[in-house]
Amino acid sequence: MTQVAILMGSRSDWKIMENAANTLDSLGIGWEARALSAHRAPRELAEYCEQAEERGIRVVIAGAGLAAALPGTVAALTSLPVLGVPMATAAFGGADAMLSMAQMPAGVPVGTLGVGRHGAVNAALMATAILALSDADVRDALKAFRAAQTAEAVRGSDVTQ
Ligand code: RP5
Repeated sequence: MTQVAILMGSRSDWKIMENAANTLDSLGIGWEARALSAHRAPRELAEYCEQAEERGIRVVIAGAGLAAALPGTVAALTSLPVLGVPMATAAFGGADAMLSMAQMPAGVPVGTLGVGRHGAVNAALMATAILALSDADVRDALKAFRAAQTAEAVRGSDVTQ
């Protein structure tokens, strides 16, 4: 069952956004990924958004760089929760994309994560937490993931070893 859509403004974003996909895989969450630019393919993006909910998508993760209109456009076209992941850029380090995603007008929210890999991983975990609200198996998987992460951190906590 595919419940999470990973959208991105360009195929070049996949090297970052695949971290979201890998995290969802580790939690057993079904996903699909599409490069659909808000600027370069607006009609195709609109069509995708209009069909997403009835196709079973429950959360959209949208990664983009530069002007980063993608998450906001998706949020405008669907009432599904939209999580934005800003891509780092040479000119402004991703701050441009992050501010664009975070500064949405009231009424059309984008849950904006951090720039790059950390944001992509956390978007996947946030999507999982949203799904966990209504799915006990997902809740168990998320708790197991967090427990394993803590165990790993504690195992490596003695920096003199
Ligand atoms: C944005 O422009 C994309 O999300 C990407 O981060 C950036 C550059 O795209 P490419 O020129 O690599 O296709 O829309």
